[in-house]
Amino acid sequence: PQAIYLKDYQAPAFWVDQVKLDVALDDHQTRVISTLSLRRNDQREAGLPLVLNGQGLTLKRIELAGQPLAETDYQYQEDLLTVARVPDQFTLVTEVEIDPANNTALEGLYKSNTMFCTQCEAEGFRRITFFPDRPDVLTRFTTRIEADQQRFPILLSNGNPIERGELDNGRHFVTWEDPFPKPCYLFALVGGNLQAVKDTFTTMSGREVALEIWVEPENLHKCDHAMRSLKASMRWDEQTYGREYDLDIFMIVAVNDFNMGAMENKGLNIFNSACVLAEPKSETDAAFQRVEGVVGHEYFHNWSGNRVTCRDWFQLSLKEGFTVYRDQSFSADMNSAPVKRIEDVAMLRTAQFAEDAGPTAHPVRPDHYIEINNFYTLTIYEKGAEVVRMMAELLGRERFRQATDLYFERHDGEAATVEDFVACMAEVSELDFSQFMRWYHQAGTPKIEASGHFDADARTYQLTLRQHTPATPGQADKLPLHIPVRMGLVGPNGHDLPLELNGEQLGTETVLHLREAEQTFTFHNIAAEPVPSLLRGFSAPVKLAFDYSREQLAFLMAHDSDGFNRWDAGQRLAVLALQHLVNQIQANEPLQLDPALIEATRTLLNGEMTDKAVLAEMLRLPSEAYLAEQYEQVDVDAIHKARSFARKALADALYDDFLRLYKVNQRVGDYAPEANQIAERSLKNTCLGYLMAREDEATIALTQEQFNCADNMTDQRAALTLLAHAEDPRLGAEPLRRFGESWAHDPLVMDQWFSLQVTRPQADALDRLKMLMAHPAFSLKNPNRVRALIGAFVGQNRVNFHRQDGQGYQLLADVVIELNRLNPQIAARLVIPLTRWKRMTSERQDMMKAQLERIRQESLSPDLFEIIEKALA
Ligand code: B3K
Ligand code: ZN
Repeated sequence: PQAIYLKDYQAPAFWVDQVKLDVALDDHQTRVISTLSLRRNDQREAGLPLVLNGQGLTLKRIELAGQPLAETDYQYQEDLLTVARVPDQFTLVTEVEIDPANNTALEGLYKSNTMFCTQCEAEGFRRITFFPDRPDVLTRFTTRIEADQQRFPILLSNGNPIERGELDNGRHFVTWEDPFPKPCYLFALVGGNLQAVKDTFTTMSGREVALEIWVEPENLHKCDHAMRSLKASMRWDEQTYGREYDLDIFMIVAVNDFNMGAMENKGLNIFNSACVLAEPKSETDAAFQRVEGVVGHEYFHNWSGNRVTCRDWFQLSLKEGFTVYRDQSFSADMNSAPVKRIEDVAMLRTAQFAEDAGPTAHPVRPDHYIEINNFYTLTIYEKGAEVVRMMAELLGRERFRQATDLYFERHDGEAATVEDFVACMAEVSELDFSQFMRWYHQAGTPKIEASGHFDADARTYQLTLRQHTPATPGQADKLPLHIPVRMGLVGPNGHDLPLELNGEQLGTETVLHLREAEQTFTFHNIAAEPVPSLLRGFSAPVKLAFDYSREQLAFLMAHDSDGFNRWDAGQRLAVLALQHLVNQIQANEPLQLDPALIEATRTLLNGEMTDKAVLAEMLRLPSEAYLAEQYEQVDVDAIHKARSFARKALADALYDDFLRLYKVNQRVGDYAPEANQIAERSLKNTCLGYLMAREDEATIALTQEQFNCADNMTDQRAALTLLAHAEDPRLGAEPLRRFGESWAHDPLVMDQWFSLQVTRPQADALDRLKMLMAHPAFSLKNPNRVRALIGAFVGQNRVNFHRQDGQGYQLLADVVIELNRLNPQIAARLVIPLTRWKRMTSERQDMMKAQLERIRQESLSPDLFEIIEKALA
């Protein structure tokens, strides 16, 4: 496979003004007739051939301007159809046959259970018909679908239905027309025996839009939350960005077999059922929030992605980073804003930072790729969102809104670049973004080393910030970034001090602009030594080191005016305590948990903190993955042991407090997935988690009771997980059996059932995994199931994936080798933890590399090839 480079970008040779598709659905012989109205882009290239993408298509017929082409007039090889002599403007008709029922890659047209559906982003449309499959070719689509009427009564595509009718042999057809020109990656088609929940939305300009959520009949009762979320998203985008929906109908379809979360096809979003279905008895609060976030995300793409799309796939973060930023703000407005920020940052700092530090590190705007599907990453999405967030910070709310207005107006109906977006920011703000652009070009997580010096005589506080971005593959040397550091100085009484910098009064909080490798900021009129509160709200995606004492951290936890930094101070304190335990474990010393952490936790449990959602977050210890991020060389076992020990020690020391808080937060009344209740359940179950670390009889009884009596999945699953993860394997056995039996009919709940068994930290987890892989309900062809079982084991059960005998690695390699044939996208994603061998201890490194080498022996898809080569480079 060959790499593709950003610098080689060329405008398309032909535009497609219109495409008419005629799709006759059939399991193994779907027939697609496409009629393209083509027009040469640059007259000076007259005479150059037409080249279209096409993958795995059986070509049945090809006609140019109404005339069948002779076999010598065209060539179809290596996924390209080349027609040698073409005029500057003409119609091309192709008829192809495809086999959706055998399409296990889940790209292009495929079958999921009994329904037909499509996934075209990034390059799936070429698996349906011949086309210039690139996002900068925008075309008007008309799509006629025909199928068996009994089996596929519902036939959907983008835009509006304009015609329907019955045909011979029990078949029927529907024709859809999308008035908006779009890139082919936004094309979608669905055929199935589906039912809909319907509603309407009146836009701010007074137009009525029909809303439809199409699902298999057994899921009709699980659509209300998605519908609520959709309407909330539509309203929010009007209020926040002044953008309203443009078509007369907006549809969502739920599909069981889907490679990712959802897809923003114009007017016809296709969703992984896990991101759209939610009902209290079967889904958790987390699932409800995920649905809301993903529904919002895909809806927001209608402007950021669809109306303004990407010139090429290197610009992917233009739509994804911006849209993630938009969905994060939406979720923050709908729920607890501080908790949303904490969750997003925790994820970024563990998973994205790990990506940035590993062999697949890449900039927010990559400059080359082999397989674009490998670049739907946390860097493109989450770091990309942080980059947009920084710009929003730099501009302020009002000017950021003006800049996005300018961007949408200027580029509506166009395929844009990151430069276009940033140019709007620069124009509106009159700020210089040239240095800032490095955020798009440089991979790796910048590190800021901060140090402070208080001079009592001069009454000054000097803050020195040094930035450095480590080398990443292919980028040895990095330049200093423009980093906005929001900060304050907390005085001894716990209040923010007024900030005087360079003779200017800045209030009690400011944003420092770090642009040099090293900069010192001197604050004047500081009477007593302050504690700096840096990077408030996580104002930039960096690692910030400051040598805080434990007392200072406890002080910030209690007094920082910034909620995010109060949480972060707690995390820092816990990291120190846990690292101390890791040292004790490695030195074979007796373990003792830092009393400062116990006291800080006691204060939390007994304090006045009224925001229960944040309190629950503050009580949570940093994850093993986040702890691992703190080390160059990771001792998986010691980290696990340290964290388990700390949980138990906290539970022992604060048993009564946890129990009291658990009891206080027992809700009476009906379940609702709303912020206050979610916060209470989160707090309650966090407390129960600590109590269960002791596995004492009273807590076991409490957990069993919660499992048996819960009226909602959040509480029930929390209890089940604790029982299933208990040291004593008997505790989980019976509840797991009952749970599995009663939910056997519901694949989404069964995914949870699979996951929570293989995330069990005890040494029998691998055997359980193997047993569950033989379960009749397990299939490598269903990505949700693969993620629930293999993904959960590999990603969330670190001690067992990294077993000392290497069996975890071997199992993953076995699965990846099989998936390489079935579903390359999923294979390439699943293998990632194996590529991060450099930070493991040397015996593990060898075993991990050996498995990567074994995979390399296979005939690899471009997806896996690219990842494996990077991992072994
Ligand atoms: N744009 C899609 C992702 C497509 C992934 C293709 N491998 C979903 C989203 O980000 O909204
Ligand atoms: Zn997206």
